[in-house]
Amino acid sequence: LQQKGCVIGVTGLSGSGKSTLACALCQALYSREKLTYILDGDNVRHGLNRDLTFKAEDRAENIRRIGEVAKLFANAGIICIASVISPYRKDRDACRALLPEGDFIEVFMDVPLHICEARDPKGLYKLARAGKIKDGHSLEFCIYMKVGISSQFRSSLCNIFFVGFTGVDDPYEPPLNFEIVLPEKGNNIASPYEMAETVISYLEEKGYL
Ligand code: GGZ
Repeated sequence: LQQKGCVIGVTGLSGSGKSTLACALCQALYSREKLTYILDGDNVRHGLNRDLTFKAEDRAENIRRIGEVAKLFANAGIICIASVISPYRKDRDACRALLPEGDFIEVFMDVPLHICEARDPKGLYKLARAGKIKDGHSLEFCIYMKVGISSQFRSSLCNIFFVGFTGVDDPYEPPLNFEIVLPEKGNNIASPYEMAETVISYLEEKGYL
């Protein structure tokens, strides 16, 4: 195998185009006969990370596991694309620290919240605005809500178990030390394939292709 592996960490809000870029990039690499694997947050949460919620420490654990798996792929000489919101800078930086210098390539999908929210491909922003995203609460909490509890007790439970939706009522910390930002400045209408080509050019320049 002549290929040098790396991890392409694609970060951004829900609806910013992370998964779309990952697919376009995977196709572009496939046509160059390069071994590639996509670890997509939404998919990994159905299997390996199905025990995790969206509270901060679970998001951190989600990123940590994905980072460790991505490292295994990179060690095997595969280009691993990790498309995950990864909202906290320290979690992304911890993934970077797992890999040799240069092998973690952070791609920032710099799409403002109002655009992601207007796209709302799965209707999740609408649900979040309506206060209907309540992942992270416990079974006991559901039972308490059903049987009725004092409002004071209920609000203290809410603080423990309710989690926010990234960008709406949970933070997103934009990267400061990314390698690539998409869409490029002044290029708001770039297609996923054009954006993938930007990443391909970077990989060529750095000797990964
Ligand atoms: C953010 C959420 C939430 C909350 C469900 N906050 O755009 P999607 O729908 O298809 O992908 C998102 C996915 C986020 O999973 P990640 O593993 O990438 O997130 S993180 O890095 O923060 O751990 C979104 C959906 O799950 N989703 N609830 N509360 N996104």
